[in-house]
Amino acid sequence: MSQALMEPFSSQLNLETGVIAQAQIIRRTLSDMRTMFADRAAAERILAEEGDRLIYEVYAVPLPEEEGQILHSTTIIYPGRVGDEFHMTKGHFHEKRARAEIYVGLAGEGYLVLQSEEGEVRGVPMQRGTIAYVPPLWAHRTVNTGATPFAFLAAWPGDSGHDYGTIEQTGFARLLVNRDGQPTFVDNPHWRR
Ligand code: M6P
Ligand code: ZN
Repeated sequence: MSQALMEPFSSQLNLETGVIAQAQIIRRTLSDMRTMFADRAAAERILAEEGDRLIYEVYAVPLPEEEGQILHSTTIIYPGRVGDEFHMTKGHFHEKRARAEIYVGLAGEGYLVLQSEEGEVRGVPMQRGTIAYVPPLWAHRTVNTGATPFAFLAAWPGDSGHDYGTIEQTGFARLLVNRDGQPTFVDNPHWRR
């Protein structure tokens, strides 16, 4: 079988900020995620009083989403909280559950939070230089628990697909909140399987 040759290329990553030049930029604001933070009243209060707020940005290197490719992007999560809960990404399963992912910490500090289909939750602390592994079958979300932007590089198989619906419906069973200045996992009161 013959496949059309793709031209090799490179991208320029700013290792301090996580910005990739000439990437596709996706911006997620609080209004995109208003039902994902556990304290929905706090989310509505922020939207009414401060207006919308940038939670995170994704800088994606444009590539075809197909088997054989290695998709890669950076994510920059801005510091802050909604109620007690730290700023975070939406989180997703891969549509193909058997696809893994690698994260490399670049700046700031946070957690990779993973959840199995059965609702088991794990937290992996991340900082600059951390290589965090998302094994097959785990939903994954990242959380900024620090006071500065948390940035990391991600790479995953091109045919993984993003399943957001499952997490949108169920949420994560545990949340990362600020308790006396410490990031702490607590049960999600809205959690249902
Ligand atoms: C990482 C990767 C991307 C993902 C992004 C933001 O860069 O896992 O695939 O899109 O984080 O996370 P989410 O899509 O859950 O909002
Ligand atoms: Zn993923």
